[in-house]
Amino acid sequence: MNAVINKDRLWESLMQLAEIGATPKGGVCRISLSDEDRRARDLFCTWARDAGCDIRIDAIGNIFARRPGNDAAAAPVVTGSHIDSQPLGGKFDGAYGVMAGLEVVRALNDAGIETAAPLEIVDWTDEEGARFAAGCIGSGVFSGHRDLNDALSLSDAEGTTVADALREIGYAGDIAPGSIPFKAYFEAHIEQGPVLEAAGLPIGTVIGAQGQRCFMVTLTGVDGHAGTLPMAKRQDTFVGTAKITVALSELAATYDPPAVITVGHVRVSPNSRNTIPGRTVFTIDSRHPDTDVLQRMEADITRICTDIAKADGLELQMDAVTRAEPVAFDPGCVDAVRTACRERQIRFMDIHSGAGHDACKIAAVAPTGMIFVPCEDGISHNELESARAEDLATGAQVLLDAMVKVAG
Ligand code: HGY
Ligand code: MN
Ligand code: MN
Repeated sequence: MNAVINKDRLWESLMQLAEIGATPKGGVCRISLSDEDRRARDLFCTWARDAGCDIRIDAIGNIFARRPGNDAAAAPVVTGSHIDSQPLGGKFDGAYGVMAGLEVVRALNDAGIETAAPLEIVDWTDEEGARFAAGCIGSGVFSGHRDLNDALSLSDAEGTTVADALREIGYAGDIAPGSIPFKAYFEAHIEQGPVLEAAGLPIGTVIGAQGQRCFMVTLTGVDGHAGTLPMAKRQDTFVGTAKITVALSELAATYDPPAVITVGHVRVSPNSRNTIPGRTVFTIDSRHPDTDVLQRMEADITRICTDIAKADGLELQMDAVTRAEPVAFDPGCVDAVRTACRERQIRFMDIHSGAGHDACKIAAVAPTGMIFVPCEDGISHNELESARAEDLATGAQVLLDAMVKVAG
């Protein structure tokens, strides 16, 4: 007998989780290590324990819910994602992967199926980077991309460090990150793009993800009176930021295939109508599937920032917060996902991820694969993000079959 995903139970869990940090237009705001994140983590731990899992927390706050296998010494087959969100995010980005993992365990329990290797569901700390800028902090430390102490000392705009915030919400664990070897890792996620929906296909077998170069930039000029200082005498950092932003959006189109470059976070100081902003801090998020182009792009971005800052008499400080290389997922895991689809006559297509995921970090330390399901109009990082219960259940079924096959 095989285990069948319960579509309604999966949908119900997603809707209940989405009540934590619910926003007016139907999205969620569950900023990492906030009180909303704590409540969501607590709910996940309760549900996982109710499903017979043991819970462990590591030193960067990653949660590991283990379903025992009959070979306790075997390395686990793992799935997971993140339950932190963008400030105005959707109900499914990240949450789907954690709830799909929980549904896999629940469905196996219903069917009375025990695997040889243990199974684990992970909630990775701060995938989105909306509060501590870096992104993928939990999976990055676990996989050795980021030093634990560096990550713990990252601070938000108010000066609260990751270490403080973890202690405040009670998720400063005691396990050394990365000390649990994975037999394989699979992550289910909404595509966050339009490809699957346009192709009319329920599953994307993800073969890889593009790379990223992200920067935190500070322009320093001089505060001044908006009424009295002639334009030619100004050292206006927001004008400098605007010129850089337009130049970068034009730069993106000059690569083949085109890159994507976003200035998404801007903090103007003193942020007053009638004071010329003497300081502006902003982020640059640039992405491309080719490593050589990423290198060239970093040089071009640096040149543009340097030239404009100089021309406008502004001091430039530019720090790289993320350099993530393009990722190719494990062919064995990609095949396990394709086989799971074929065995259930589920149509699929190979797809490349434009978004970054925890799986992109875990791929460095364990055989890793991803399963995409469509989302409406490809909308994500938006309160209107939406997905069909049917597709979410299909993705969870493919996840279950792939995990059970690898776990034995
Ligand atoms: O930025 C990303 O690609 C991910 O959705 N956090
Ligand atoms: Mn995500
Ligand atoms: Mn996201």
